[in-house]
Formats: sequence, C-alpha cells, structure tokens
Amino acid sequence: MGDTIFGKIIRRDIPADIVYEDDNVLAFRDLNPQAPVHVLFIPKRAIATLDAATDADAELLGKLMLAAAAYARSEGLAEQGYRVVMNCNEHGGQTVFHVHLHLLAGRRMQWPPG
Ligand code: IU
Repeated sequence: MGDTIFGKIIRRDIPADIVYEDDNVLAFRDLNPQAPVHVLFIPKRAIATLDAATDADAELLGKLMLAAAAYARSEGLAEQGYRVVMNCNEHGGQTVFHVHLHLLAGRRMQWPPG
C-alpha cells in the first residue's frame, strides 16, 4: 500500500491542524474547508479506499466513526447536526487514497450532494 500525504501528517513529516488523536485515529482540519467546520478523521493504519476494506478493518472503521461522533458532541455540533462523508474512488470524488471520514458542520447541508 503506497504512502500518501496523510501518512506524512501521521508521522508529523508535514504540519496539519490536528484537533484529535488517539491510538488508532488522527483528526485534522481540511486545508480546503467545505463548511465552517470541516475535519478529516483518518485511521493511523492506512486503508486505501473503503472498497479495499475487509472484515479485519471493521473495528478500526467503527472507531473512526465513533471518534467523529464523539468529537462532534464535544464541540457542541451534534444538536444542530452534521454530516459525515467517505468518498470512494474516482466517481466518489476520492483524491487521497488513505481512507478518511469528512466531518462537515456549521451550516445546513444540502441533499442530494453534488
Ligand atoms: P477526498 O474525499 O479524497 O476528496 O478528500 C481529500 C481531502 O483532503 C480534501 O477535502 C482536501 O481538501 C484534503 N486535503 C488536506 O486537507 N490536506 C492536504 O494536504 C491534501 C488534501 I493533498
């Protein structure tokens, strides 16, 4: 599995505005925010895409979701609500091939997404 820019962020080879970290998950502000709050949650153990995930990744992906939810709650974002998004491959809009969950909040989201 190839390294990505997110691997460099995990190793602190390049800077990022990190807002949350535990043994399995790192979260940092998106450089090109699409909402007033736009945070990326990534597993420290890289999985390239959701399509590449296996049963062995189930716990890690669950932790990713729960970390985003806990962060949203701790930041007071849960009551008004938020969106989490995981893009997969080209048509899904994935550009960085290290699985990541977008947490978007601070404005009313539109549906359907573009
Ligand atoms: P995507 O789902 O793979 O399209 O999301 C990648 C996101 O990573 C996208 O929102 C970028 O703005 C963001 N990003 C970043 O925050 N820092 C970086 O150095 C790079 C991309 I490259």
